[in-house]
Amino acid sequence: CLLSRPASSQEEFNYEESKVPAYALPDPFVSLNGKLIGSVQEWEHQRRHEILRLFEDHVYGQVPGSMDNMRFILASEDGEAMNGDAHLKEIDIEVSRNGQSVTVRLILFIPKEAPKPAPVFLLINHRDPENIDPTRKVKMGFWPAEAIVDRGYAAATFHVMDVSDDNNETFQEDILETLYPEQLEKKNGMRGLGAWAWGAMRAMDYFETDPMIDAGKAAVVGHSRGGKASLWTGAQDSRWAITISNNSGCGGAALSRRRFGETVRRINTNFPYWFTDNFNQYNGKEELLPLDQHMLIAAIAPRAVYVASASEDQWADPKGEYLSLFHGTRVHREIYQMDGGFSADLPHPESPVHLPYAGHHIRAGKHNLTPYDWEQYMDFASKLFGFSNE
Ligand code: GTR
Repeated sequence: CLLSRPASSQEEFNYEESKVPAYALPDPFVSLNGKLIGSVQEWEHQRRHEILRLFEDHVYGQVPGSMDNMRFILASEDGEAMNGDAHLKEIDIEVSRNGQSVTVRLILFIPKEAPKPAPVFLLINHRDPENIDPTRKVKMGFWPAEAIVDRGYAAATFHVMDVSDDNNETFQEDILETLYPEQLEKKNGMRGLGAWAWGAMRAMDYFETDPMIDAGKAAVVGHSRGGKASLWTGAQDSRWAITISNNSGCGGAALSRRRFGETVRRINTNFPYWFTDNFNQYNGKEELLPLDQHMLIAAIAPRAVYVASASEDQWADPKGEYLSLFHGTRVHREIYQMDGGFSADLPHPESPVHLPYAGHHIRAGKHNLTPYDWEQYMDFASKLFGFSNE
């Protein structure tokens, strides 16, 4: 049935296009003081920053970068991983501040045959740690590391629990209480999704130091809640060449104003520790948001962005995700004059569209991240990087 992830609680939810309320999206090209933004200079020096502050204050909270020290410790290494196809490094990223420290374990498989430095895909993993088993005794489609390596990409991942538990009772226990306790007091303080984005940025800090990795050709990938975090990562941190949102839905790629499937009230009720406190003001009042999610996509420009949906994942609103991509990438087209455009109509399932600056596909099936999705991401990256590995 289509109602793939029906709601556990009482609030009504809508899966009918005819019941989507009329809405007007905030204009990415009009600054807070009413000025029309038309140049790269105005975009980069004014509007993009304004947009990031809006998301910080109203949706995700701040992402502090301050620290006293960061160390990369090679915890283990295997030059013959994946039957000799990959070099495995497990790196402990240790970040300290005010005498306290937190360690994030990064798993990294580097293809041995492929030219170096290798481009890299980082997955923000929020699911069962088995998905990212570094021994590869368990191999899951969620992170098909062998297939990634086989195409000449390094496959990297970390688990969100090292940064902030995906749990309302314990999310504060890692970086929030230890490194950034002041964030817990703020109405626009960092919460779970912001902490996961922080984790992805630390992985990038590491990539920049590893001569086997081409940090200039890095993609950040997340599924669902991880996709919300990957968009927030790529919007703020311009070091990522590609930002990929897989089935990210409400609070990710989907337009909040459509109130289709999961709504702002619903997500704030079920997952109160993901977003900053201020986001609660918009429960049932999406039209009052000074932004919508297309502006998060816009903040990624001119770097590439990929939004993927699944046909049966109506809860995540595939159409709302596409519209966000369509409207957000106006910045790529109109400010950066990049070639190619999306059609106004929602593409059919399994008809990927890969433009020079953005990609989209709808996989047939349910809410998930699968080898099919990964193949599309690698096709897109290979085209973007001029990489002949298909
Ligand atoms: C759902 C939630 C979504 C999405 C998803 C997931 O239940 O409503 O916002 O994040 O979980 O992460 O799989």
